[in-house]
Amino acid sequence: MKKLLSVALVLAMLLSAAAVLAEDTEYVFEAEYTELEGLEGLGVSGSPTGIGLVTENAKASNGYFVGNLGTASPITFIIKSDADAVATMKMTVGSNILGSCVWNPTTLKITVNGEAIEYNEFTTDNGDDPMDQNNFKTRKIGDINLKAGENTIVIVAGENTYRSNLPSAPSIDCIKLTSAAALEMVESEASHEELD
Ligand SMILES: [Ca+2]
Repeated sequence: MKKLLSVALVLAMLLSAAAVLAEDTEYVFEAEYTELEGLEGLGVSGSPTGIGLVTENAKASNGYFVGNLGTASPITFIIKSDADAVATMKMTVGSNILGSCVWNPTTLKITVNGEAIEYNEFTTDNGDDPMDQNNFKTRKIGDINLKAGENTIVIVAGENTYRSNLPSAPSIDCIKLTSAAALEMVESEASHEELD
């Protein structure tokens, strides 16, 4: 009996050590550091392009977000993973002053390594603060599969008529990936040069 107990104790210690090793880390990847060159946005007046899609905002993570997005301005995160792994994806988004909008796999497409993912519908709205009409909120998208090496996550306007009858997207501040794998984003040097 005593032997059995000590075996159980050793097993329990091994299991807790494994749990510590597998502890997940939350990584924050900024939309303003994705490659923006060549992207064409959708503004109220005129169409911002490239780094012009970035706006400063004190409430945004890292002080910036990308907005005025349309179908010609997909935001592409390139994420390196050290292993095949599952990551829980969240996304911090603002209203882009589009009013109340519903986002789902039809109105806002998210692809991981080329495959469209399903996620629970969420909404954005301008909020009550006249000084902060982006009203950033973090929304849970769900679990995604990453492979060892480079992964591509693309967020792009889907089928909607939210900006003067044209398809638009929410403002994107950052994505948050929680995983047991070690993750790193391949960031745009051009964005760093403009913003840092
Ligand atoms: Ca940001």
